[in-house]
Amino acid sequence: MLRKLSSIVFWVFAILTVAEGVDRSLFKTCDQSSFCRRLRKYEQNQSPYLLDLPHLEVNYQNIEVPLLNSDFPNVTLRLTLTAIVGNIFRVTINEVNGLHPRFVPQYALNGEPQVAKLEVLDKSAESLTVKSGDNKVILTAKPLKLEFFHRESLVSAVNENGLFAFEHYRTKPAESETDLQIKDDPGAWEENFKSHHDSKSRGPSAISTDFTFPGAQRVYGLPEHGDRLALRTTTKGGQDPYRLYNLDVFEYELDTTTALYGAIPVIYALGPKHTAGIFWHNAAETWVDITNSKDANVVSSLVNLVSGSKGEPHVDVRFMSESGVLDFFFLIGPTLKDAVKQYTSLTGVHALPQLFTLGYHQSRWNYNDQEDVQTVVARFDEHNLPLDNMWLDIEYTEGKKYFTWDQKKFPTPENMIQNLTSTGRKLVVIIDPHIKRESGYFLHEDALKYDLYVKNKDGTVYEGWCWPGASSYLDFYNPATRDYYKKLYGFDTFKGTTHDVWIWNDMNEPSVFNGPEATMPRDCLHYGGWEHREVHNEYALTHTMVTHEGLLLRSPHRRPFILTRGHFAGSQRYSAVWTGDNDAKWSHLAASIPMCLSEALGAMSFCGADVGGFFHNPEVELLQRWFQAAIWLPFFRQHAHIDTRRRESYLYTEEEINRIRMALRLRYAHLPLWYTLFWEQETGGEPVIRPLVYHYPADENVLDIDNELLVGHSVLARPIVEPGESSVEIYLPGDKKAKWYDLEDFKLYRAGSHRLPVNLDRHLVFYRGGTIVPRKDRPRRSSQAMRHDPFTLYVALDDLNSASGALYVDDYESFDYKDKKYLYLHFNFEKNVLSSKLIDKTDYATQEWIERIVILGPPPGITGAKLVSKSVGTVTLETFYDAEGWSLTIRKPGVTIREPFKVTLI
Ligand code: MIG
Repeated sequence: MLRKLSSIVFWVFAILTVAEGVDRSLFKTCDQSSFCRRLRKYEQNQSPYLLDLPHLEVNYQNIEVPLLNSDFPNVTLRLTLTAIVGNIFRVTINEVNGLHPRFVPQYALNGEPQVAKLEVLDKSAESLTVKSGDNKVILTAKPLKLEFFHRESLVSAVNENGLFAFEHYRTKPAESETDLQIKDDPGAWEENFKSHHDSKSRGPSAISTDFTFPGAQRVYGLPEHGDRLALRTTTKGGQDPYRLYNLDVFEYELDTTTALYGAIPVIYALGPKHTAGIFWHNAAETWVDITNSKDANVVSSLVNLVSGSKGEPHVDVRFMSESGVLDFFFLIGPTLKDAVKQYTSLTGVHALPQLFTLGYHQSRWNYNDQEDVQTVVARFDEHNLPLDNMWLDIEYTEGKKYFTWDQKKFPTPENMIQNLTSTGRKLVVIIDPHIKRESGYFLHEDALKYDLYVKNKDGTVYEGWCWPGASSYLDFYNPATRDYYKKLYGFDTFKGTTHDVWIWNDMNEPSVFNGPEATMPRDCLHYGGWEHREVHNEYALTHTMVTHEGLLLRSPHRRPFILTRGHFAGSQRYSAVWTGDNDAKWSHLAASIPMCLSEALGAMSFCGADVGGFFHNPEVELLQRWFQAAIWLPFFRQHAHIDTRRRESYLYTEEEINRIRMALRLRYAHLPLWYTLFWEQETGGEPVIRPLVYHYPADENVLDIDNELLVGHSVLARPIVEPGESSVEIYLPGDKKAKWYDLEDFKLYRAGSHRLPVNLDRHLVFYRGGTIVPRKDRPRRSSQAMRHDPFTLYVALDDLNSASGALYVDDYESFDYKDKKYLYLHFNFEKNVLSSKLIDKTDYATQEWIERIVILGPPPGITGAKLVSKSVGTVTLETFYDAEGWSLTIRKPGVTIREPFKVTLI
């Protein structure tokens, strides 16, 4: 008891006194993580592992081979190789008759992957060659090695450096290993967390292997880190590997490989000839070392590199996990786009969100009471600032008891919500996974009665410290918990809420103020007997998964919206994500772009960062620039810490408000594009936002560009993330013929670097020549108010004077689109004719129509246009050029989008 009390005092003290910056001593380095330190000391090229190929089993769906360790002759592992549809291989290595079962993530995959045909081409005692489609794997027996080929060229080699490791439960570790584990380094971290140190109860069970990618120039992925998009070499200069361990890091730092709230263990190795990826299917704490041959002073780990590629660029990637089955999916590529789609085919997509979720979200910790919420909305309206969503943070609850309302501040939530929705707005409220331990609180009492909490290792209910004080944590691995929790979102249990109230799941790493590294002890137990260490990175996913079920149960005809902080592979199926507690600093504004781009490569496109920065007060210039940048990220929300000054956009001078208003309007004008991209993401698996390298992998200039982003393949934004700039450098990708149009005046730019003058009003945004961008340009108060508004089509011509694009439309909220109630239009401009046709055989009875067509880079000498459609017949339209002749506007086509049409320039 005394110890518990003192640790609480310690934490309260720590939280209150750490005024600036993360307290690094709270979080482990690789050296302080016993398994990471242990594995990193392995010597290369001494692999004791070998395949027992004479005992190979060729099954209908896979092949299985015993894997032996020459240092431990009585231990057998089994390697299973499966081919998955779509150029993917799966490799699983597990113990045969281990003392304890090993965990495989339960919810990351979007169902069982579909198996493809695997053929044995050649086998001997030394090696085995199997083939699936255009791909081949050669397994070498001694030492263990796997080589993946695509069309006869080597893409990657596994255990090339001999760092494969599988600490098995059956046998005691070698003397020296035991020593290493027990004799942890004394240090600040140890001092604080002695009592919570890794449980030794089951012995070491780490797994690891290395992958070599010949020809690779860069690696990307592994969100979430406060780091650049292109991943760095971690094996030099005393750096730590990238750490994947969901943690609530107070005032996180940038330019570091340390862990953050989310962990998506997918990585892509990109080269000029080939790009491939690895999805490391493991939920335990994971560290990833990267060695890129371009970092010259790296002592190359590739001593006896794959023949022929020595001296060529290459990257080594090494995964190390604390426990679990060694299970990975090899994404063959051959392009980055292919590899991302392969990853997405395994873990799923964001289902199309409701349109309002792509509008602007206004949040702070906290809006004080009902009246406050209404006043904020009214003032947004007074100032013509578009707004779709108001948010309530933890203070709306009674004493941080979720699913309750503070009776004094929010006595009649139904009235407040009614007022909100009558102006076309929605509400999002927070629900955290920790439960206040208070007798009389129905949720806590039920959780005890039905046994729904996570346990200590002795089987008693685990108790930690969080916002409500003493708290316990729901165990979503327990089917009874899931069944109970999902029903809590119902209107009879979450009183006052309606179909227009959506959910924010925070603190689900889980965050435990007095736990080791501010999370749950690793030896806590989950349903099924799993130690917390095994499931840790998946916990947040289970939380959002059940919330998602609950919202579907509550509102079966609306697409759920959930924002989550903790996340894992597969979280995209249930939620959007934000980058957590960032800071009101220029560096954090800049970081929001690579952080979300990284998430997007991990299939988590629906990403954003707190506008203005969570901690501290942004200067006005920073705030304005933040709006101008954030409109190009999918999730767009202002949020701030309870101790910050109010920063709602109407609180500034007319000039400043105007600047923010212009940014908001630009966002709302592009809602049809965002919505179309989300639909294409659901159906085709492509990210909504993309780094330049996604579309221009052969251009070496873009390998490290992460201050620019592509929205789909038509818009390039280069947000200004530096203070006091009067000019800014921008790189426009593509070949010599590529054309880009400046959104401000439609001036044409060619591919290459440009230095452009900027002022505070300036947005650096370009449309790519060859694309057609659908917009709604009438300024409104919310997306709801824009529903029936007409479209303007921006037709940006390429060097052949042609362009194409798409538009997706439905009822913007229900699941009717799954029953073909939608329109998916394809626009094409060629030889001076713009045509529109429906791609799928579907219909949706919309009133939306086309009010204007703007052609960028138009042909000269056009005097008018002729429109032909079934309902309008043939009509002549007026056209006019702007003063410079950079654009041509076609006035009032007035045609519905439900039927095909043609507009011919004359
Ligand atoms: O420990 O609910 O990241 O957005 O305002 C802080 C209060 C808990 C962390 C979230 C932040 C939110 C805050 N929460």
